[in-house]
Amino acid sequence: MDLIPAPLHVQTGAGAPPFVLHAGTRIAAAPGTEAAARRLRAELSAATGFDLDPAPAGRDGDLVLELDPELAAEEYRLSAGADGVRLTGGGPAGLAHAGQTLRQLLGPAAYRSAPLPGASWTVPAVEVRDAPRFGWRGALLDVSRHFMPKAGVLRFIDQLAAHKLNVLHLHLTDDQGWRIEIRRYPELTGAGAWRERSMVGYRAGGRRDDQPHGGYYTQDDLREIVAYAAARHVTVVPEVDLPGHNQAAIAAYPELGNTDVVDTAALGTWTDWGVSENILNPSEATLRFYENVLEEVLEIFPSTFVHLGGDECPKDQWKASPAAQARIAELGLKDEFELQSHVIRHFDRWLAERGRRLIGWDEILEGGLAPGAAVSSWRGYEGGIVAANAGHDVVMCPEQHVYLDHRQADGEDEPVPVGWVRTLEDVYRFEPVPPQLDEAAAAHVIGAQANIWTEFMNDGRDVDYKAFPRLAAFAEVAWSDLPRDPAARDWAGFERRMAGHYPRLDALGIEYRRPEGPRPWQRKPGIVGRPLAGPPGPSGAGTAP
Ligand code: TNX
Repeated sequence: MDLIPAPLHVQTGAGAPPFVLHAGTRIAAAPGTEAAARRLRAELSAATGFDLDPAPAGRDGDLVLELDPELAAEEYRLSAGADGVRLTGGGPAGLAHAGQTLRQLLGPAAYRSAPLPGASWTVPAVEVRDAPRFGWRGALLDVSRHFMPKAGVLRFIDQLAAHKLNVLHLHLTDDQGWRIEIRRYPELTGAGAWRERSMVGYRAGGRRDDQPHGGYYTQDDLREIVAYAAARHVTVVPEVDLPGHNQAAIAAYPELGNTDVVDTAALGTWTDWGVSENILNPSEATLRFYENVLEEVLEIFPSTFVHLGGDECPKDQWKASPAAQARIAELGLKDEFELQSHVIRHFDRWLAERGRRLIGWDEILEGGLAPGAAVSSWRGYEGGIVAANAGHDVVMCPEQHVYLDHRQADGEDEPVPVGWVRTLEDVYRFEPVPPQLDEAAAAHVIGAQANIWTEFMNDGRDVDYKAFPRLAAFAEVAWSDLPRDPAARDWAGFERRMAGHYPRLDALGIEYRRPEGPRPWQRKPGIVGRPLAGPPGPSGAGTAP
């Protein structure tokens, strides 16, 4: 049946006749399952062309949806036989996962948006019991470096849901572009949502285009994205990065920068890749500005967690700035790292007062971790280990393992060879919980995330290529109960199931990387990357490319 991610438990009904979905099949939705039934009907009606009408009350329908309070919210059971299919969820999310499993059982054509002539639909007799390993099964999409239009984001959410992933970390702001409309500060998108040109490949290649790049989401677009995701049980976690990665905002509002050391009025949205020196000034006025920004962010995004970045914040400007130094003295801080920590702590409190929680990149450990903060551990496992041992929640996303901008094969043909070779098998062998954590600390690893940074992905087609098939392997890592020892994982078995999964990706229209390599049009000849040689080293030992 080639289910991906692999369920906890599958029992096939050896020799028992299958269920056949047909034009007269009806859906019986028990109380509390109406929304799940609507979603399932929408997906299966599109693929099959059948109406899948609601069954009259009390009739034992062919497709039955029900809730079982004994199950955890994301847990589900699926039972299929000649007389029907029963989907039982702990909550609506569990039912949604059951629906995705049913889609896989129906075959690749269940992923199409209209039926092909002569299609038939059978579900083998089977009993599935399933529940996720982690509550946070995420993917980061960087829409700042290259903007992805709304329709592409909705499509990406469908792809996540199809793989039982449940967090979309949307990287909305960075040096190269500000992508979220803020009503109070229209220049953030007026000036900050576009740049004049872009680097093509790494700096060393010396190539630039002369093509203005830009785009942003209106608040209504984002509300639509959030609601679309919620209907598929995907939570959108917004990221507004601070105090570094802010050149686009400073280009829009020069007073946000360190005006005593740089002429911020002369800055534009950054046209380079890398880490800009232009960081926010640490004044009270800047804190107020970002509080106002975040007030609008909170209105749009109901997620408990709000990501405030905190990564890669070069301190040179604060070192040189009399105003920043005066601020350090005034606050009685030791150095620039404590100043950064002061900014993060401020927003940790500010978010907590509003019932939210701050999450940031592992640099927020430097200068002291804010009391309520959770950590995205990206420079290896190390930050996550320190944070989990200190009782903080952690999302493991080490760049050595799950940075999907890194190349997925060695070889000349691989488009924009960046970072380490991270093959499908490498991702399949990624273990989010490092063995050095004891049980209590391990419980603070609330999940894992794969990150798609888009410096070298110009559009959705490029994202498809880098994300898939690796995101399918990642989904299994985050969902399934795999052996904790990466070497003990059944890679051959996964590869066999992938043979059944590629046709699903085809039906979804995903332009993934084929096992034999890029198709001619997926190559990017002549664009210089920055390959890193050799394996990425032991946990936490790698350095950023
Ligand atoms: C590091 S991950 C970054 C990103 C880059 C990425 C490229 C993180 C917190 N910062 O800004 O896009 O590397 O792999």
